[in-house]
Amino acid sequence: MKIGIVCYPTFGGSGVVATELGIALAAKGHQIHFITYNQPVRLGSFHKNIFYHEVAVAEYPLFEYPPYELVLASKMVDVAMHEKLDLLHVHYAIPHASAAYMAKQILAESDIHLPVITTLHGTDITLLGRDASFEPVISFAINKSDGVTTVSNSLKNDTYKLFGVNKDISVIPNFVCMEQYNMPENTELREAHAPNGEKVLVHISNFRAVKRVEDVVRVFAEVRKTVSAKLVLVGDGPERSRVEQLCRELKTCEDVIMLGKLKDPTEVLSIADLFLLPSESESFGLAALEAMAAGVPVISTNTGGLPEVNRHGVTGMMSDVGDVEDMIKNTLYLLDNEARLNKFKKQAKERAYDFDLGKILPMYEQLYQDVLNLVQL
Ligand code: GMT
Repeated sequence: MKIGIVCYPTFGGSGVVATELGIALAAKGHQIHFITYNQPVRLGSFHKNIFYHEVAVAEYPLFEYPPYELVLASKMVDVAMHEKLDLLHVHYAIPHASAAYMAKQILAESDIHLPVITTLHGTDITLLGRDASFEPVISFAINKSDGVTTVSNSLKNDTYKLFGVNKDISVIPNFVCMEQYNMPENTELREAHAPNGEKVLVHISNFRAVKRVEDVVRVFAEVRKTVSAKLVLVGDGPERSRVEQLCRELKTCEDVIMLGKLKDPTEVLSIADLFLLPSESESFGLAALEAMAAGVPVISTNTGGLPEVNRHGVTGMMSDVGDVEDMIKNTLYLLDNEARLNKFKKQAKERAYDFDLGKILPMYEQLYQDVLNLVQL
């Protein structure tokens, strides 16, 4: 198949899923055309069957707000026409699904019928969904898609609850390529960051308020009073300076390592003992799954789709949002006992195999085929 993929090319989970999906589909022989405003971060350099089309919005003094969505729709039309796409898969509702609808209508004028699949990732529904100014556009664009997927049952339920959506929604969870996580611990990295055998706690996110990174620091500050430990923070974003400030206030700076953005989390995860994800909302929690794939148990909240990934008392522990005391208790419960920690590590990795690429990729391919069959009827 010739498939166009539209996504945010950033470090966010939706961009990562879209990019890894494109790479995996290309490896299976599909021809993939990424249509984005930048090279997707996880794309790397050069892959067989992958092509990249940049959406470049020209500067024009009259435009206070550059019309990105229109340029995107035009680019979709251009690529669909000239590369003869079989279908377009857009990730994130705003503005990708609505731009795809416009592209579809333009193409129909030339008798080209381009099926559109929309994958909803989370914040497009759970955060933007609360903003009434987006509601009509999001509902319309979802209803006009030929196929709709969400990354968890929780997000599917939220979509029906928050929007006037009447389409069937298929749940296709996030995935990992387990092969990439079967790497030995990077001993050099562990010695550099935890030279005295300290336990290594890791958090990876885009440091948005929804991630509650300050809770990570609060948990760590208490835990290190009992257990010798280091905290590695990966990522960057609007909350970073508040997090740094909190580290200073709680006098944890010497044990907190802030690495900033990393393209590939596998090496850091290879030295981790626990992963902390105290998010306010999380439609799936790809970062938690990536940690589990590396054999790292997860201390998380029980919000959104997280209980569909993390299993309380098996692959990690879960607490209510904001219940820092409970997270401290859970963290100590795992760190206190080496045998228990190792059991959780093993169980986390086993669970991650349920989301291996080999299991999830056929679900997307089947959906593509179903949508194409329906459109050809
Ligand atoms: O987590 C983020 O802030 C990034 C966000 C995105 O839209 O890129 O991630 C969302 O999509 C991921 C991939 O499907 C999910 O694993 C994340 O749980 C989801 N984030 C939230 O729901 C907050």
